[in-house]
Amino acid sequence: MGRLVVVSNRLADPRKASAGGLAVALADALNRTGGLWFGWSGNVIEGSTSSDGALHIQQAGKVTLAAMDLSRQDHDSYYLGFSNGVLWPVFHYRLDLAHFEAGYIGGYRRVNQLFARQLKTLLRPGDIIWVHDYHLIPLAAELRALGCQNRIGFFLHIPMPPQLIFAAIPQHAWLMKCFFDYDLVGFQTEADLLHFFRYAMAEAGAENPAPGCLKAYGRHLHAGAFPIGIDVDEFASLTHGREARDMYERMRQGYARRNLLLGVERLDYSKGLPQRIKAFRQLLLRYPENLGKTTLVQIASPSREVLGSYNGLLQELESLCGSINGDYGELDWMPVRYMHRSVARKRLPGLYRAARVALVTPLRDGMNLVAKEFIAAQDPADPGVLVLSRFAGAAAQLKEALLVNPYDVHGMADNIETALRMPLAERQQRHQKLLGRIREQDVHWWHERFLAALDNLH
Ligand code: GDG
Repeated sequence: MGRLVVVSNRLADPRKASAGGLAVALADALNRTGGLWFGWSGNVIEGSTSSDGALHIQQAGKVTLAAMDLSRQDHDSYYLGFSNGVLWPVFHYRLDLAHFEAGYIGGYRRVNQLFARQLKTLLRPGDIIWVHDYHLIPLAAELRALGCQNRIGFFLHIPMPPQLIFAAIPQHAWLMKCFFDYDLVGFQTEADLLHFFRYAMAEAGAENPAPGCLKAYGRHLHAGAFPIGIDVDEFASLTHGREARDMYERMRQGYARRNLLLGVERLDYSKGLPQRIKAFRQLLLRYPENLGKTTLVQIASPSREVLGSYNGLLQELESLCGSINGDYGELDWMPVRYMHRSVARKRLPGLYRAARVALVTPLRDGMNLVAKEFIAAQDPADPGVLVLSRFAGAAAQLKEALLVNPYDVHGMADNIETALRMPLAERQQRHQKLLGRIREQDVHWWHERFLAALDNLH
């Protein structure tokens, strides 16, 4: 296989363990062979209308990082506008939250063209290019327009919506055509893959000459499901590190006589936070033996807050949590501990391990790595229980979790109660199976399988 070139919206230093799930996954692939990681620097240049495309290049061990700044205008239309104001909500089935502003698409195309132009100057003939996520769907088309003949793969981290939802995007036909400039497109689940095939065949007249292969616009495209995993060993070893043990001890002391329910995510409307808080209220109402005994700790780390749809969510959450604490709290017991801050990555495993039950209940999620991290951090002799939304991609693999419908707050409350009362033997059995599943399809399996599939195409 040639040199690996990863392109994603944001980059992270692959030598630092402080990065999040995706950064860790990509760093692992790049660290093995060495290679190039290309993306936006995270810097926004105020006052200039167009991005100058200047590259900041630095070496991080075996990996070369090449990052580009964006002008305010490009950032607002490409990143906030089309990527997170249109594609993110629509791909998570939230047409009601999409802002179909005509001006956004120009910035989205412009930034993809600029990425392509700058990346092209760094490419070598045998390089294998792996592009990530919804910000960069047209990147292969822009690279091809510049004469790039390298093999190019794409992985969609978020869900692929059904045909008619995708078709609500005014530029849906163009987006689909762009997918066909890749050689391989990967999705998280078989359900996402099916949605893609259905759209391509019904709306783009694609043929299906062989399993996993589509033909349209004069090109052959291969597509498959490649569920992303975590580095189970790395996460388990973090669990035994000083910071995680310290966090675990603090939580165990602080909640010695209480059951701890835990939610951890970026503050995002796809994660089902209000429904979860409502389910917790129902738990206290329907199963009053939890009063004074069960506490929900909810971490909602700040994310994309300049977008209006996120501000409403913050206020709703604060009001839901405040009213539970006001209605049920005692001087020595607060039912909900809500933190609008992030927890250091090295401390997270200690928090997971101290929890009796994890609530991972998104309304829609490509995969959800928190569910997998929670499993990896448990003590196999006394594991916590995972309550998981059936609408997270992870539910297709993690069948031994308690699967719930996040729209059904009463059903969720019943399942949380079942989780709290689950006997030790059943918790151990479920955990053992879940751990086996996340080990079998871990992050190494994920990138090896994707890259092997890309490398082996005829
Ligand atoms: C997208 C897709 C897909 C969260 N809070 C804190 C924190 N995190 C870390 C978690 C985990 C990562 O962020 C979140 O990953 P998820 O997979 O749960 O969700 P998204 O960010 O929406 O990611 C998703 C993923 O891409 C990968 O393909 O699974 O479906 O939406 O690693 O631990 N990390 C720290 N503090 C926090 O407070 N340090």
